[in-house]
Amino acid sequence: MKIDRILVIGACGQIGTELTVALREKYGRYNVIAADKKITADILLDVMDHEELSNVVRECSVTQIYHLAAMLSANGEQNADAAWKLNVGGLLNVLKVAKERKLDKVFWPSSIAVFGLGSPKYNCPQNTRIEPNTVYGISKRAGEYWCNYYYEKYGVDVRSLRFPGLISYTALPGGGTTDYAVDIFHQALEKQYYTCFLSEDNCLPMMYMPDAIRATLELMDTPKEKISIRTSYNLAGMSFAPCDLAAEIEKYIPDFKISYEPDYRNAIANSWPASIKDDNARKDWGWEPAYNLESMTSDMLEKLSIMKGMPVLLSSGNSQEEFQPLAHETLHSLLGTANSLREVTKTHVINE
Ligand code: AKB
Repeated sequence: MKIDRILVIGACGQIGTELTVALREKYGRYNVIAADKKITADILLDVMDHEELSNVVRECSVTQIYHLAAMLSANGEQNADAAWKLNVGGLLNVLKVAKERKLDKVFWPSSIAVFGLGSPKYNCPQNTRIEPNTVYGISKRAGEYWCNYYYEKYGVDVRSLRFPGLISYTALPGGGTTDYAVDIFHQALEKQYYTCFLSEDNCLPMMYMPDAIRATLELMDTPKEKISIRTSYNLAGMSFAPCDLAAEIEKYIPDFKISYEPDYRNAIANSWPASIKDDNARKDWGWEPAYNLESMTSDMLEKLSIMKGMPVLLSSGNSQEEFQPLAHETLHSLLGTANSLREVTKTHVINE
């Protein structure tokens, strides 16, 4: 029987940290190789080096690649050349190697950043005017076309999702426009105060990381013939503005205060849709998000407060007696996650 051997590129990033753990649970720890430019990965890998990538795929008998290394929207505006090179050049190397080595499947994340001011603001559909106005957005749109090209021309089974802003408690995002929605939780717990770089009413599509990980695994498990979109699927979780998130956090931390100092990232956010229509993902592979603003906020505060070793918070509407057992349960699952993460950093590649 053929063994699935997975290479995760960008394994130490925001998505990679959690996706590597989930893939290890599914495929076994030695069958998932965590690659990154950081020394905490299993192997050091520069995705820009085609030969190095090709050698790793051959030596480790890789059958699938999850390619997550990218420069996000805000950083991309400050480093246009580097963002273009990494985001498009890195993907092209992965697609070339997938073709040359006849890999089974490739996953690559696109983003809501492909949409621009000409796209519908609300319930933005899959196919519409798509005119990105950031380097990151342009690179993602080009990447979508490259994925489609490699599928059509060479039969590379590459699959992709247009992720909204992602919110997680394990790894921090870096250099994105939606990063505020993670920073705010850390600052709310540590200082009960947050200065937001978006305006209070700048509504964006967002998703809690457990939904994003599940969506990725579900998409990759879907039979090939059901995948009707080979550029990238629209994917929706929830939509909220900074003031909505602040109001939700305040239910748990009544002293929490927020102020607004919009900077260049506000214009980027303004150019993106406020909400996304994801009916193709629902129809083709049964996508349905599990978290909304309320359940995501409660889970984030609960898990982060435990991780930070802070006094147990009173859950909104819950009594202290109700919350304590919940916290113990969570602590248990967090210890599990922490152990798996330790595995990610400790494990070395073993060729069987
Ligand atoms: C960013 O803010 O750049 C990313 C994204 C929406 O893709 N989180």
